[in-house]
Amino acid sequence: MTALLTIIVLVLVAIAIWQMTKMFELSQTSTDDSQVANDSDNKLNGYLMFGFLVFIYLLTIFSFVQYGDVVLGTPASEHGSDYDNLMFISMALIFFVQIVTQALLHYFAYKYRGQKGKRALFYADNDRLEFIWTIIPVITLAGLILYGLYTWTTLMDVDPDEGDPIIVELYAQQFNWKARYAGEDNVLGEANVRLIEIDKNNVLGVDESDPYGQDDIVSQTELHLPVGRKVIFKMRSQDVLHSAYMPHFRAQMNCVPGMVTQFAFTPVITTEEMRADPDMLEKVQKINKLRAERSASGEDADPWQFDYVLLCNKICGSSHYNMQMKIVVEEEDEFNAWLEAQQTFGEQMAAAE
Ligand SMILES: [Cu+2]
Repeated sequence: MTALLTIIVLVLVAIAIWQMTKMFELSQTSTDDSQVANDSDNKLNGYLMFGFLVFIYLLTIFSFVQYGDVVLGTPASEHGSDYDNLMFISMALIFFVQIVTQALLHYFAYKYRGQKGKRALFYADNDRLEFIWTIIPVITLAGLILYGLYTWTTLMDVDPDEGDPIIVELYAQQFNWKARYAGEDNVLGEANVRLIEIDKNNVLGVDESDPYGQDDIVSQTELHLPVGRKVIFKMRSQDVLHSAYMPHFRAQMNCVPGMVTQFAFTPVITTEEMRADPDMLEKVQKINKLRAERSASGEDADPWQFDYVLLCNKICGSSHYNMQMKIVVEEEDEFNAWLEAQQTFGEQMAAAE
């Protein structure tokens, strides 16, 4: 309702301004009512071009100052800094080129504005100039693409024979995540959506006849990961396209119905350590200040504590925004103790019989 009223008010204000300009035009006695732009019109537009340039630069500086601290901060996975470097170099390059080209674009729009008696120079072509403006972007883009491919192949390290990884399945469905650990044998049992039995709590459709599945461990609430150990994620989706997004670990992979996708990373910072990270402390403080203000005005806003999260990064339906799972990164012995305390799939099925 408020939005509708705001729109109506804005439309009325726009109409009022338009009417006032018309009145202003009519009240001018000695106006040039020609529809063709004259020198002073062109000059005005030339200056407006400059004004716009200043506006976008100021907006950029403002955004950096105001929102520079809401970026992700310290990466919590081994490959995270490679990923951040790629991102930083690409952005710095784009930023530099855009600053130069925007300045030139707006400057030339001003310099070559329409002026009486000024004629455009007829200039057919210049091979050297065309060569230069083709070859520079070609080399730059090729370099960026090669660098990107190199980074991708180094961080896409899903070989199970390398680095003693643990295998974890991430199962996406509207609108939650479930995790399945491969257990003692480190092999996930076969699973299929047709084998899902809600009354037996076989929510992932693990095949009961597959011996590999017996020691699998399903977690429906939290994803625990051991620090310093490579984890290979096997992603499945029950219904639509989802995307497993773990921003603090710089990891994302689509979950596609009917196939298994994979991604791997090694967490290097435990949840406890990340909570003590100076950038994170500052961020949490800022959020809790806002929350305190809200709860002072009667809203429900408890103080917040940092936790890693697994989010869905594909708009997959009405509750997509809330499709998340808490991730706990801990020392290996704590992780093993947690895993030990969970029921295996075999025990779970035996209990359901
Ligand atoms: Cu989703």
